[in-house]
Amino acid sequence: MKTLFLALSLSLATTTALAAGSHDHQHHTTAAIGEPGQGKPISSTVAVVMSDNMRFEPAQIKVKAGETIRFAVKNTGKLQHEFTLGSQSDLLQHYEMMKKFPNMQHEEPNTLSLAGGTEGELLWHFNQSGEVHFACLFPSHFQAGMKGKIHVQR
Ligand SMILES: [Cu+2]
Repeated sequence: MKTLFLALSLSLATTTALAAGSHDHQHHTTAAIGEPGQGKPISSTVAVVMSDNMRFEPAQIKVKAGETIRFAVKNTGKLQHEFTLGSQSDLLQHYEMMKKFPNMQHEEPNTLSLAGGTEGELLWHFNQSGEVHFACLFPSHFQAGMKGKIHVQR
C-alpha cells in the first residue's frame, strides 16, 4: 500500500506540475509552500497539539519567509492524527485520495502521522510569503474541521 501511494502521489504531482505549466494563473504549486527543513538551521520551534476534538491548537500560526520551523507536534488524543502541510489544493487532492485509501500510511516530509499519546517533530523551511495550510486528512477528521493555516509573512 505504501508503494502504491507513493506511485500515486508521484503521478499526481507530475500531473499537477504539467497542468500548472499550461496555465497562466498557476499559484498553488507544491514549491510555493516551501521545502523540507532537514539540515537547515532552525529559526524557532512551534508547539502544536492535536486532539480527539478534531482541532489543532493553535490553528493559526505566524512565521516569516526564510525561516525554518521545527514543529513539535503532540497527539494528546487516543486516535491517530496527522499534521500535513500543503496548499489548499494539495490538501484537497490528498484528502480525496484518503477517502479511497483510508489506511494509507504517509512517509513524505510534509506529513507527520502520530498514534494517540505520542509526539514527534517536522522541520519545514518556508521560502516565500503567503499562506500554507495544514490539516489532518483522515476523512472524518478533515470534515470535522481539523485544519489550520500558517501565515508566512514577508
Ligand atoms: Cu485527526
